[in-house]
Amino acid sequence: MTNIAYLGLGIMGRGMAANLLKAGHSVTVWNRTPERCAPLTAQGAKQAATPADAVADAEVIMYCLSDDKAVEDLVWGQGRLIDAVKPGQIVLDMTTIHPDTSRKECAAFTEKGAEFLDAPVFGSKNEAANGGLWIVVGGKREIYDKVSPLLKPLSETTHYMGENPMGASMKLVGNLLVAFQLEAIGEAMVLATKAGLNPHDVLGVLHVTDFKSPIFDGVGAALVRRDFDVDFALKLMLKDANLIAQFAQDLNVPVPGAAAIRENIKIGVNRGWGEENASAFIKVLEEGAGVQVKG
Ligand code: NA7
Repeated sequence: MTNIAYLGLGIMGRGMAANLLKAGHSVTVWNRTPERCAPLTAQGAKQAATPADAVADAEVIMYCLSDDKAVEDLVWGQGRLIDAVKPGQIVLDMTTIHPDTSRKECAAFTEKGAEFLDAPVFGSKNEAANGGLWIVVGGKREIYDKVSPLLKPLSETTHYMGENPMGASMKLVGNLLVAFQLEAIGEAMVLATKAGLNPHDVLGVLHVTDFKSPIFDGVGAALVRRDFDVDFALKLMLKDANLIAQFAQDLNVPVPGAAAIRENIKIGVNRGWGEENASAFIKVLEEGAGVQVKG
């Protein structure tokens, strides 16, 4: 059993914290909006009033917040985590952020004598709840080996990608492909619908061919049901599209396809769909074509 502090109980954090509890660890939780701790305390977690209280007795500190700004607020804002962290503690940031933010965290925690891993996750609500995430990790190999058993109940697989911030970098590379797959299934289903194809029949073909994808299956079926309930919010997808653009810019890498997709995501957020699922930006493509994909 390990003493773990879990900070940030959004869609992803609450699933991970619950799975750490189920695995028998002692988990102390903190969330900016404290009411969101209730489902976790009902499962046996201790609730802390501040991040500093949460990490006081922790061997391992994990957090999964919305974005770079949230991480900066937690680490360097009021009640600074950086002042509370102690030598020997291991800190894992599971948020999807820019690799430069991750570098800054790593330097700051290392300076305090703590260990730091960037450990963002692939998967969304269901994978977080079911312990089926795919976790990509950057940092010292021996620290990765040390915390790997803790990540087991959260994940289907974990991947050591190299020194900090290779986890954060891998996460943006993967999310570029997620964005393309959402755009691809959206464009394909809209075109198919306008051509008069039955969307169910189209999905049947996509399910078996050599260009199949779990995203095509899941998002395609939800699109046909007109189900845009949030697993991963469109506003966070825009955050990631902006991070990918910045990351590619930093490295002078052309990403023309990702740039075009970012514009569609932006329009979707401006249309008021930011709190819906990331797939909601497909409605931008539907509006452009004057059709709606339906079963
Ligand atoms: P959610 O469900 O939007 O949760 C975001 C969490 O981040 C939630 O606990 C928020 O607290 C917390 N948050 C947001 N801003 C702050 C600040 N400024 N300070 C402290 N805490 C903050 O996101 P997901 O769980 O879906 O996603 C998390 C990450 O995984 C994200 O990077 C995705 O891209 C992938 P609140 O409850 O609002 O008070």
